[in-house]
Amino acid sequence: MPPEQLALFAEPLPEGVTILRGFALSQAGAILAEVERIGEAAPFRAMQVPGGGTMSVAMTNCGAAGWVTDLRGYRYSPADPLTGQPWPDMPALIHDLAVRAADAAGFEGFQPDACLINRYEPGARMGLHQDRDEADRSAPIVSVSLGLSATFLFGGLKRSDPQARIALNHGDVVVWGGPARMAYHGIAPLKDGLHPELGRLRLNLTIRKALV
Ligand code: MD6
Ligand code: FE
Repeated sequence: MPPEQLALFAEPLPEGVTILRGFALSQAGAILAEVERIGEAAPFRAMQVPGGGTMSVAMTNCGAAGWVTDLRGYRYSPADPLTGQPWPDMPALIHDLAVRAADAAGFEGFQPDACLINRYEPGARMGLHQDRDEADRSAPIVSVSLGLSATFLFGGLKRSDPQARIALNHGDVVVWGGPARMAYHGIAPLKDGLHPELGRLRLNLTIRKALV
């Protein structure tokens, strides 16, 4: 069994959410190298939201489909609007890590085809939202956090529901599905700090099944 599957505990959370603390730790360096390579082909960029604002988080994607937003709305696109090229392939390392994490959380047979990569600098935040652009909502989303720690805001099925605050640290993986799949969530403004491997940055990879 690979070492990251020897997690000592899984924290009880709202039904459908599992945090695998440190699950990606042993592969963090390899994931970072892949993200660097992806960023060379499909640069991180601040995307526009339909309301006209610009996101504080810089994004890119890998896989058959990538999540994009512009003045027309949110959607998955097979090509990078910045380059006109297909998104870089999803590295096997990232695909397989996500499948193993989904398995460990009870979602067997996960077939991811999209990976959104978010890059946060201090002060960047992700407003409360639902992930609703995926065609198949029976599939979970696997989220990998690297670099500076963030506070994950985890609400309910209504925007106005109270939010739990959960720390996500370097190497943590969250699997998110079932009854929690449509819950509102976000990331509080990133606190400044200096991570030994990423410096003043947080990266988050969300691996999804976006297409039918
Ligand atoms: C982030 N994550 O951690 C933002 N969405 O930077 C998400 O929005 C998210 O972590 C769906 C499922 C898991 C997530
Ligand atoms: Fe999300």
